[in-house]
Amino acid sequence: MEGFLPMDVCHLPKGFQLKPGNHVDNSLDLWTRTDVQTCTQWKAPIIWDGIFNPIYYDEMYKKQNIVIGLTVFAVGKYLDLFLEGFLVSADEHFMPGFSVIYYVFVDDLPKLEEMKLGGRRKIKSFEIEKHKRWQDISMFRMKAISKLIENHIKHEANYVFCFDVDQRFEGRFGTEALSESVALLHAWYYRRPKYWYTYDSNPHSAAYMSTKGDFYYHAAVFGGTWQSVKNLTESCSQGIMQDKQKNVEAVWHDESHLNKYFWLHKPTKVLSPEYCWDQKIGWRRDIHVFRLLWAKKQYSLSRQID
Ligand code: 5GW
Ligand code: MN
Repeated sequence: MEGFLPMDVCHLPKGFQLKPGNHVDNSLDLWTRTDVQTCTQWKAPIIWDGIFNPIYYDEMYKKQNIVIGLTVFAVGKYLDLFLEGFLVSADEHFMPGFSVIYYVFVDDLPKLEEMKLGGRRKIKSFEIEKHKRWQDISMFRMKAISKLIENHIKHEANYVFCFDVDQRFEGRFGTEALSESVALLHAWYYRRPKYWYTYDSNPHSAAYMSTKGDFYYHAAVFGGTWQSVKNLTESCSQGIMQDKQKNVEAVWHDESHLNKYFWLHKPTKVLSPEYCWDQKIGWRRDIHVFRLLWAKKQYSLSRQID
């Protein structure tokens, strides 16, 4: 990690002027990183370290006085294992300097209260049932988030980001990540050819993709304006319910539905794997900074349902 310019002294790109009508995304320097793809075919930026100036981003969104929601689910063992580390690190690194509301779904509210997560930010907690199958815990989130947006988020936040809990923030995950609809490149697939992508290949599933898509996106992080995340979560949860009625299940559950959705509705911004990196992959020349890291999985512990 040495030898790279730390974020807080990065003043790239130079000469940009923040004026009304000039969106801060116009300040991106897509040509400064020649080692990675910084733009999709449909001209959405792919956010890599060095192409953005965090000062410009914070300045523009400060003027807009935005509120950002964060959703996270911690059920069963995941509540004990991951939630505290996730939220404490989010206090420091997720949208620093901005007004953030955490929407936390747990199956044990008293346990959450015991954790005394009285950090700097507002936490709104919700109790949910613990589904028996882990696939259902994961898929249920789409429906819960769409209801949450309808009942709460749309009245109190502009943007929302949805996260897996088994991770922790390690570096800035800031306003440069904001856009109408935001998808994340899966750390294990971003360098791989398309034939590796594990989209759903069962024509009976709503997540089925007949051709290879653009990228393989990771369901551990997605976001955008509340309107666009509502469309996404509603559409995915309808697909999941339709599959249940037909007694089929997509190969990677909610992630397969998410990939189908982003294939049909292109994201307006894509995040590089800096925004959700797995250290098991090892050192990669193009990863200059860790913003969010996968937590170590203790499958033997956490994959037991009881
Ligand atoms: C997930 C898999 C096996 C057993 C349990 C779970 C599980 C997931 C759980 O017991 N409790 C829980 O809250 N979850 C939620 O679903 C967490 O927010 C978790 O981050 C998310 C997705 O499950 P992951 O993280 O195990 O899935 P992968 O794709 O990261 O392995
Ligand atoms: Mn996960």
